[in-house]
Amino acid sequence: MFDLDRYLKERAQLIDRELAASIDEPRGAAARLYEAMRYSLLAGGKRLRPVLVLASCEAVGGKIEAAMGLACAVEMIHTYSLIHDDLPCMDDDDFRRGRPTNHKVYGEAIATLAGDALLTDAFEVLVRKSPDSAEPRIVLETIAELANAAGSAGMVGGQVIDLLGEGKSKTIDELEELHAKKTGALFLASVRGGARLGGANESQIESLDAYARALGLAFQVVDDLLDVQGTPEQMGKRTQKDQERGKATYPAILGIERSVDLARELESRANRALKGFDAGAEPLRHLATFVVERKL
Ligand code: GRG
Repeated sequence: MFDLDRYLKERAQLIDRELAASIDEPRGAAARLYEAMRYSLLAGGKRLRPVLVLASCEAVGGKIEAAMGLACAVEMIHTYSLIHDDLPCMDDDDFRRGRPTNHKVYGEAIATLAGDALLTDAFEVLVRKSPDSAEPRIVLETIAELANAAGSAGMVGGQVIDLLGEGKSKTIDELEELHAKKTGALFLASVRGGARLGGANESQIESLDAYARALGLAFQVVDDLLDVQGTPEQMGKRTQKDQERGKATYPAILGIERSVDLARELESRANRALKGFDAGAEPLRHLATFVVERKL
């Protein structure tokens, strides 16, 4: 019987070790920058995106070492997005991952630069951690997809749509487009990239693409539900924010019950996309359930 708790714990420990070794220890004239980068990067977090990278690599029979660079890179990019999102010019939050936000500790200038450095260094880490045997064409395609997911066509574009849309109503389709960019794109790049680095063929990537799109959306529906139903103690960050900022959310448009049903339907959709895969995809199947049932 697959033990997801144990799997997540072991994978998170492994990823934490790799991340800690990827960012310089604070020293020299820019010591404060490294301190700020490590403060947010090594503050815990579920490590869901890097876990998905490694699980997708394994689902197609790859060895996780092949995808470790991408695993670290996606978590560095995710952490940068959290640091910047918490800044006073964006969501203006004081707590994240159960501790004061980066700018509360290091000030806005260093927090902004720590995010910039995490984003930029992520691409170096991806390349440097790639095994010598990795095919350059595969690594280049992975870099291009990751940059696309993080940039104007993905996460940053989604953040802009989100900021400009505050206080305005949205249709379900508009909400889906926003989230596909803001959070979904990084999930998609994690799954597709992990699989590609693990040696996936095009048909496997296509199936995993469908898995990741459903999973990314399920993650966001649950994120909206947790903002309404979770407590700050449980979440390690402020809750009830969406309504306060006039953001369109799944519970606001569909109500709680239909949002819960939608999350379950997306979990089934994600798992249906894996039907051609063998036992190597078992972690991915359990991760779809985890995303829907999580309380954090
Ligand atoms: C480019 C500034 C900038 C932002 C991009 C992703 C994003 C937009 C902002 C992050 C803020 C946010 C709360 C988004 C909603 C979904 C989300 C990414 C939640 C946090 O991710 P988890 O739950 O966090 O995976 P942990 O701490 O477990 O890694």
